[in-house]
Amino acid sequence: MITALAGGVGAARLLRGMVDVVAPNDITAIINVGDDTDLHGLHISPDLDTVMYTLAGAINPETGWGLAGETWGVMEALRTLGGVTWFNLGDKDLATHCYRTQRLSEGAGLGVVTGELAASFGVGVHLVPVTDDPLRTRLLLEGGDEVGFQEYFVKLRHDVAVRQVRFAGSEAARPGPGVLEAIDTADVVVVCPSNPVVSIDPLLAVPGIRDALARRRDHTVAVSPIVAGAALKGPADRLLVEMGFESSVVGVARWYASWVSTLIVDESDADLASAVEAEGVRCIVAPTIMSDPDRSAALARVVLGAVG
Ligand code: FO1
Repeated sequence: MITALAGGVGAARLLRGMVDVVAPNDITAIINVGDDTDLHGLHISPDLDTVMYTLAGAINPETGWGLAGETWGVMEALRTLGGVTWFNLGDKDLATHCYRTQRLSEGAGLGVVTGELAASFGVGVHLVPVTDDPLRTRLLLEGGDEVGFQEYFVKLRHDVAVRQVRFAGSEAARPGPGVLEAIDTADVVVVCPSNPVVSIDPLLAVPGIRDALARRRDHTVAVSPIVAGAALKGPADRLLVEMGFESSVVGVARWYASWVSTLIVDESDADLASAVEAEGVRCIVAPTIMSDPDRSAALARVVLGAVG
């Protein structure tokens, strides 16, 4: 049994590689919900949808989010009305949010609804929200404003300095159905190459999860989202620096050291392997840039073979 900790795009690519190596039903992905946002009266879960769409082979390959072959009729009509259009929602993608919102309004938990959506999209991997309770990433900017994740990431194009990150609702949040069990029973716990600060940390902010993961440290392996000092996509490098860590595989090792025993770094960071190990984290060097499904599967093989 493989349990993966996942955010959005980078995680989806590795999971896509893992299903070529192990049976989808043997994989449970615990997915971040801190990026979730309420817009147009809809509950939108970007990381859940990005993983689901990618595993369904339906992801928009250009953007890495949303559905391939989308039409944008609703957005165009909304723009005419002067509505909120900074967050682009395709017509088919909107159906996912309508379905989720309606089912939540009927009292179904986010985990149950995610299972229904995954089944509709033919996804065999168990997609599990880290919590069914409200959990929202909030970022305090250098200028003093505090914004929600999508406002930071999309509206402000994450082109602003961050002073502090918090996860609203974390104190009261409970691990979602199946989350602790997936951590406790995993043969391997995989930390996908997601943003450590705003995609992986929200998972650890849910009470009980950090301790559960620490108990599995010897079986836990992470893939660095930082390659040659930079993030392949998104603000992970800047956020690590803004949080007082180096934007390097050493910074990632230090961020994860208390609950991750092994870090896989790209060949371009081979020279930093000993510095990673000086952080108390075993280092494996392998190609980690998943530019096509074969490379994703090859990386998945390295990940799954990394911890006995
Ligand atoms: N990212 C953007 O940069 N611009 C968008 O307009 C946008 C819309 C969007 C709609 C649905 C969805 O599931 C994701 C969307 N994303 C968009 C990506 C999203 O902001 C990120 O994928 C995650 O929240 C960060 O991993």
